[in-house]
Amino acid sequence: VEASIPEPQRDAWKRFQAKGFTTKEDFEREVVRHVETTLARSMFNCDETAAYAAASLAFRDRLITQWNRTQQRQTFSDTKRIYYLSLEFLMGRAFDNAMLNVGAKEIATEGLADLGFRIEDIISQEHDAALGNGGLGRLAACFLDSMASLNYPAWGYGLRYRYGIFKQEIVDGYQVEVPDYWLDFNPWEFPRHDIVVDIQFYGHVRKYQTDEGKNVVIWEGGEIVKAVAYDVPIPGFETSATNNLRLWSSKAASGEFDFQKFNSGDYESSVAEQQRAETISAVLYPNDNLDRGKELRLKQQYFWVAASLYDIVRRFKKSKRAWSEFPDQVAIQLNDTHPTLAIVELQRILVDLEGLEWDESWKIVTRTFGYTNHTVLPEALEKWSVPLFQNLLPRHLQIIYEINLFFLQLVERKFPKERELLGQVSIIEESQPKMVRMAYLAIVGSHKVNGVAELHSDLIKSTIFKDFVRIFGPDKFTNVTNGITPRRWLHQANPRLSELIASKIGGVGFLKDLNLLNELEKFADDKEFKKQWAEIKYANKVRLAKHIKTTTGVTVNPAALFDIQVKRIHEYKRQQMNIFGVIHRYLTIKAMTAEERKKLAPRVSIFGGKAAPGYWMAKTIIHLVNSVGAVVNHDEDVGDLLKVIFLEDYNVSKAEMICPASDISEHISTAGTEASGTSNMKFVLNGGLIIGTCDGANIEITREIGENNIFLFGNLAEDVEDLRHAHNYGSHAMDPDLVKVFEAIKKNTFGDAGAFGALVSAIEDHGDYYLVSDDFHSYTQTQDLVDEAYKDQDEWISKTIISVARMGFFSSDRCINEYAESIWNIEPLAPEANGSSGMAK
Ligand code: NBY
Repeated sequence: VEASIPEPQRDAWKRFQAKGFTTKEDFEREVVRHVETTLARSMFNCDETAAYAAASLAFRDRLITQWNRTQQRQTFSDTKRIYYLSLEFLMGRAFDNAMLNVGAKEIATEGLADLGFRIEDIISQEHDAALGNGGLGRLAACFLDSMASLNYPAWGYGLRYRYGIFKQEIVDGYQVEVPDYWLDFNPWEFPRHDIVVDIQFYGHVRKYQTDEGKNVVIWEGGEIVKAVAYDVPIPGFETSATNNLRLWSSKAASGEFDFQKFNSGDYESSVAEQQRAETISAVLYPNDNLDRGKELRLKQQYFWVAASLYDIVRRFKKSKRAWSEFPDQVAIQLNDTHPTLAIVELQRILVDLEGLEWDESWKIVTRTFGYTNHTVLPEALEKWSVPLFQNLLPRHLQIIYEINLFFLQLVERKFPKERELLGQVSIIEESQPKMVRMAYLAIVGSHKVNGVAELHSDLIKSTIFKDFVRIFGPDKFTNVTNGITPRRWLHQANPRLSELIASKIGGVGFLKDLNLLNELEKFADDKEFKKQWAEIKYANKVRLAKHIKTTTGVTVNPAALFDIQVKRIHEYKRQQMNIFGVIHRYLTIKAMTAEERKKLAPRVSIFGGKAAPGYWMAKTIIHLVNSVGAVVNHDEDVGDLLKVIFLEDYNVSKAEMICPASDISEHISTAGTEASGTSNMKFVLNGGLIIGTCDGANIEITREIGENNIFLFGNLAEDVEDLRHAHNYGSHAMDPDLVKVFEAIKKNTFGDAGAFGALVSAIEDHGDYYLVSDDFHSYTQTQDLVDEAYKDQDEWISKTIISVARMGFFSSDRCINEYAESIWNIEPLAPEANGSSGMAK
C-alpha cells in the first residue's frame, strides 16, 4: 500500500513538521507537557522518576525528528549501508548520552533546575539497558556511537530481550542472580507494530521439478512466530545524523491466546503457544566466552537473523536494482559467530525464494558478509549438533551441507594430496553426534575475517584458522584493533577531566579526533596543570569511596592507591591470581613490624564483575574475594594499609564511575587468551596506569604510550604451550610465595578452606592451565614496583598525563573508519547543514 502523501498536500506537512526543542524554554514546555499529558501527572506529584521520564521523552521526540531526516536522506541518496548484527548491545544509560550528543546538556540542566530538579538525580533514575555480557556487547554499543558520529549510514540489528544480563547481589559473600526486568518504562524505544515478520521453525523440505524442468525447494509445515520491530534512535555526537538500532521482539503468530481452548476450559494450554513464542526473546544468555549449545539459543539466533535479513532484503528490493548489486548497497558485519546463520539465510532467500543460481547467489553472499572473531578459547567456539539443526532448520542444514561440499571440492582441487585436511577444515565435524562448526561457516561465507587486536589477529591466523589462511590466502584475514567511544568514556564519565583537557588544548575537538590529545603532552610537567589533574583524580576517588561506603559499609581512604580489576569473572582473566596476590600482601603486612608497616603504601584492592550463573569456579573466586575482605578489612594490624572490596553488580553505568577513579587497573589474563580487552583503554584514557600481561590490546597500548608508562609482567604467548607441557609432563617448581598463600587458605584463615579447594587444586593438582604459578612471582614483584612508583606522585601524575596524550589510537572512531575502508567499503553521508529533510524533490 502506497502510504506517501501526494505532492499537493505535502505543504501542510512541511509547515507542521515536528522540530523538537532548541531553547531552554522550549525544553521546559516539553517536559511539563509530557508530565501533564503523557504521564498524566502534575507539579503536585512529579517525583524524580516522572521528571526523568518526561525529560527523556522530550529528548526522544527530538531524536526521532533527526532520525526521520537521516533515514529519508539515506534512502534518497541511495548509498551503501552497513548492518551490524550483534546478539548483544550493552548500551548502558541513554539520557546523559543523548543530552551530550545533541549538545543540549546545559539547556537540560538549567531547565530541570527551573523545574526543581538536579540533573545528576535525574540521570541516576535511568535503568541500564544491559543487553549484553561484557566486552563484545559493549564494543557493539561503542561502534553504534562512532558510526553515527562519523555519519556512516549504519543500522544495528539485535534482540529486544525482556530480561537483560541478571543483576548481581552478594549475599554472605556469594553471588546471587536477580532477574533484570528493565522494560516497565523505556522511553528510548519506538515499537513498530506495523513492522512484523513471520519466522518459520521446524517443518520439512519438499523438492520437485516444474514442467519447465526447474528445481523448486519448499520448506513447509512447522510453526510460525512473529518478530516485531522496536527502534532505538542512536544520535551522533555534534551531528544531526541519527542512526537506528532495530531490536526484534517475539510474539505468537495468532497474536492472542487460543480462544477455542480457553472456552473449552483448557485454560493452561490456551496460553501455551503465546508463552512459547514470547520465550524466544525473553532472556539474554548470561555466558561470556562459553558455548552451551541450547536449542532456545539457536532459535534466538535464527529468529533474529531471519527477521533482520527479511528487513534488509525488503529495503534493497525497493531500490529495484539487480541482485548482483546487492553487495554494493549492503554490507553486513557478523559480531562473532552468533549471527552466522545470516549467511545461510541469504543464500536460501536468493536460491529458494528469488530463483537465482547457486553460484551467482554465493558470490553475492560472500561479497556481503564480514566476520569478526573475538576469541581463541576452544570452549567458546560455537558448534551446533546436526540432529538439533535438522529438526529446527531442515532447509538450512541442507544448504550448509551444500556450501560445505563446494568448499571441500575447492580444498581438494587446491591440495589434492592432503586427505586429512578435508576433515580438519570441514564445516561438519565428524563427531558423535556430528556438529556444525559455526566459525568455519562464517569464514567460508565472508570476504573478510578480522581479529580485534594485533596479537589476537596473528594468533587466529597461526592457530585456530591456520588451514583457512592456506586455503583462502592471507589477505582474507585482517586486524582491526578495538576502540572505545571517547564521548561516553571520557566526556560523559569524567566531565571535569574532559573540561580541563579542553581548556588546555583549545576546546573539545579531541572528542571527534582523539589524536588531538597529543597536545596534552606539553603539559606533562606543568605544575599548575598537574595539580588540577591530580585534584580531579582525587575527587573521582572520593566519589567511588562514598559508593563503597554506602554499598559495602567499608571505609576506604581516598588517598590510598586504588587498584581495580572489573570485568567478567573468568579463570583466563585471572582474578584468582589477583586475590592470591592480595593474600600475599596481607601475609607480608602481618609479618612486618610497626616500623616497617609505616613505609608501606596504603592500597585498596577493588574487584567487580559477574560470574556466569553456571560457572562454579568463577563463583568460587567471588566467594574468596569476599571472604578475604571480611578478614582483612577488620584486621587492626592492617588498618588502612590494605582494604579488599568487591563491588556488587558491575555494569556500564558503574563502569562510568569506576574507570575515572583508578590509580592502577589490572588486565592480567594468561598471555594469548584475552582477544583485546577494552576496559584497559577506558582506564588509561581516564588517567590511570595499568598492570598487565603481554596480551590483547595491552601490547598496542604499550607501543602507543611507551613502556615506561605501563607495568608489564609475566610469560609471553609464545611460551604458553611449553609451560603447560611442563606442568603436565615435566617438572614444575611451585612459587614459594604462592605456596604460603595456599597454606594460609588451607589453615582456614579466610573461613572454611574446603570452599576454596577447587581454586587451589586447579593449580596444584590439575596442570594450572592458566599458568598462575608461572606468573605469580613476576606479578607480585611488579606490584612492588607499582608501590614504589606511586610514592613519587609527581612522576606518577606525569606518566598518566603522557599516557592520556597518547591514547588517540584507541578511539572507536579510528576503528570504525578502518572497518569502513577495508571491509565495508562505505562512505559517510553528511547530514544537510540546515537540517532540512532532503525531500525537496
Ligand atoms: O570481546 C570479548 C573478548 O573477551 C575481549 O577480549 C574483547 O575485547 C571483546 C571485544 O572484542 N568477548 C566477549 O565479550 N564475549 C562474550 O561476551 C561472549 C558472549 C556470548 C558468547 C560468547 C562470547 N556465547 O557464545 O554465547
